Amino acid sequence: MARFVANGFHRMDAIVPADLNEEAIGIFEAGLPGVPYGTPVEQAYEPGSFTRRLLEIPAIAGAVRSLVGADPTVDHHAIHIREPHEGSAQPLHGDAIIDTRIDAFDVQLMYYPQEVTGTMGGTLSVPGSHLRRTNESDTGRYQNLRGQTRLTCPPGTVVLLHHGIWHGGRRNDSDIRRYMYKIRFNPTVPQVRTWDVSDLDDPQVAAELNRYFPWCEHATGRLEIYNRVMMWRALTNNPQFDVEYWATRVANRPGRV
Ligand SMILES: O=C(O)CCC(=O)C(=O)O
Repeated sequence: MARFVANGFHRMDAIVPADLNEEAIGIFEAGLPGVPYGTPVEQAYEPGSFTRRLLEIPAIAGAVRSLVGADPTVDHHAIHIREPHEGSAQPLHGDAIIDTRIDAFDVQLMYYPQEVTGTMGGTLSVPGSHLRRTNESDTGRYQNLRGQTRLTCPPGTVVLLHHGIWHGGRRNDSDIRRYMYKIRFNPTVPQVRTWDVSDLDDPQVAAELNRYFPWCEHATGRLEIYNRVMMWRALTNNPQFDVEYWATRVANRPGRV
């Protein structure tokens, strides 16, 4: 969880079995009906339906539950297709609008049923960018950032993302249609200790939260560490938690109640 708070994503390679990946292509070609905003997952996807079976894969179910808590609702879902030789890439963006919540976050699931090669573009994302809050494609002028990653992956890969991460579909220069299925989940319970917290005191937690990413100059990356501390305090219900005194220093207001 601390690594998710630092990176803004959790990647699971080849987690979906081959038969489901093969079925996915036909389903995505045919299209999936829309889901009204805020529909509980169980209502949105009938037992036995493709999406329900996808979400019931234990590693996916466990990771979604750990991140968003029990009984999330579906914000929306969409099949993203990048056409062969489409000629352009998507601008770098964060989904929806600027979202400054500290103590709640949405999780976006991205599922890739096919192998994604470099020529197929892949989804660009910028690890650690999710807490540098921006409005939609205000970042669109950035063509390349240090440390960015382009998702090339084996079939059946799923990535779970914090809603704020900067990302964009890269240009598909291959002969193959590239499919990605995205589902955005909204929490309905406080996202507090929703995962296995037996190792909260492990020094590795602070080490993960103290990471610096190459897309910003070293000292300015302190802001990310501060924001991660604030998120970690909310997630663990521990208002004293800090890394290197960053949050304690700026909260010090002697004599005020
Ligand atoms: O197609 C992709 O790789 C990413 C698309 C996406 O995430 C979006 O449109 O917001």
